[in-house]
Amino acid sequence: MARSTGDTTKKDEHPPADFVVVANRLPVDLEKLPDGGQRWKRSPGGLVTALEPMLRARDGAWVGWPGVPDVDVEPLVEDGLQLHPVRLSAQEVEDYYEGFSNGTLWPLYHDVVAPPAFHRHWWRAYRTVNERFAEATAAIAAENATVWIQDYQLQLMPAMLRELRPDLKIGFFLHIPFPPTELFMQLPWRARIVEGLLGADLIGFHTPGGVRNFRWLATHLAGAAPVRSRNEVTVGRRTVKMGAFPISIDSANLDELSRTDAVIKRAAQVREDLGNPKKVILGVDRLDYTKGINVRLRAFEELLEDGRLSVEDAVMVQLATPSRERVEHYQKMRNDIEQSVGRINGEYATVGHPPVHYLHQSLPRDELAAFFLAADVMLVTPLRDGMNLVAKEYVACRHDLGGALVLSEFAGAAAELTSALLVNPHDTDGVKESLYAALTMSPQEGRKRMRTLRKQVLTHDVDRWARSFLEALGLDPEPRT
Ligand code: ADQ
Repeated sequence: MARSTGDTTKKDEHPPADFVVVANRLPVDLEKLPDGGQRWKRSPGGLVTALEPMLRARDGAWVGWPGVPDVDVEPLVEDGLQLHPVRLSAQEVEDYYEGFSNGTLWPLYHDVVAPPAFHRHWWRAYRTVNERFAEATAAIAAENATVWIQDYQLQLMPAMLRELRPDLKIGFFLHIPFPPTELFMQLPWRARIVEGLLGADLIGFHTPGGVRNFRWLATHLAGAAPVRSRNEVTVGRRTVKMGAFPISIDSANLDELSRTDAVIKRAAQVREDLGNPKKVILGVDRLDYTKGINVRLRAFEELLEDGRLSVEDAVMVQLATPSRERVEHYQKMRNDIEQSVGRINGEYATVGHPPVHYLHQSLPRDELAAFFLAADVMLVTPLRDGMNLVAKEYVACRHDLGGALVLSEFAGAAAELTSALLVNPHDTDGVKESLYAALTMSPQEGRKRMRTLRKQVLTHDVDRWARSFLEALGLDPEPRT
């Protein structure tokens, strides 16, 4: 859960940094208070947890937007981390962030699940903001420093930064899927994006498929020369490496949290609050049209309709964090989902026992762990997803070897979590059958599958992810002594 930060001081002198992380958002959000004041609220995510120790060990810096438009914030040190805020105007938030990033790139990179919109003024804002991030980074990076740029909002930045600072070592990681080449070719500015990324020394994707797609585009759109049988291309005299680096979670930490008495008790309480149904089905997502929330609601509804399940047999809990609420597709999707929930409950509830419990809320970490522990079946059914951390979080919480994971084969996580029940989210009958199979799976088989899943998740954590990327970039990720 977000918390108010502790040691937050304004930084007057900030020495050039040897290691810089750049992301659209800072790891803290600026919050405006009703009395006109402001404070920083920390929003712990996987990325912050993974990178924080490395940043601290190297006196590293983080460059990003503080989450509020039209404010000038001085660089500061927050809990020992150097933070460099980048200013965005309200218009830029609309055009660069909500527009080009989330109205063009997000749907395009997720298999055009929703139609992407192409607007030249959005593109212009994207370019301007990428340039600003490059300038802010160039101004604070030490000579020969390592810079790690994160995600689709900043794809032009590697080349822009290289132009300003050829001495830097630049890494880029894409957190969402890199699309099939045929879809990427729709983008009017396709060559500019590929050239932007090729400014990096290493480009990381979640899966080998992303590497293949990008490699083809680099050679066909940007004149890069392939290096035989290697994940490399040459651009002029430079070599650009590419690789698959599947991201993960802080597995040990979540495992530990889920073993605490408080979480175990809370999990039992959750089941009781739900009316002690025989089975609890869970979905946890940022409310996004790529996550396939409707797919699982439909499968559950049809099982109720067919009479194969009743509200005494199973209830579904859907936790959905509010997300991108000003973007048009998101408003429509929210209405659709809420309509479906209303229809299913109207049709199949008995008094005091709705089959679907829908919470449009973000929950604290320990509460989330309790829901994971309480759920017999976890439904993760995205139509397309870069990785999907929720699937890994569920597995990390099941120290009791209970529960079953139903996972879309179009999530990056499916490549590693092969002992889950893998489904094609476009195949409603297939999702129905897998949900039913998960609900009726024998405890022995469930434990066997969960043991294999846990082995993978506990040995491949987010720290390992960050280290392997930085090693491939040529940085020794061990803290200095
Ligand atoms: P996201 O699309 O945000 O991430 P995901 O990887 O599932 O998707 O991460 C969501 C995070 O939000 C998880 O840590 C989850 O626990 C949390 N969360 C979701 N609903 C919540 C709720 N109601 N309350 C509290 N927390 C909630 C993008 C890509 C993914 C990729 C990640 C990391 O889209 O494919 O896995 O980046 O690279």
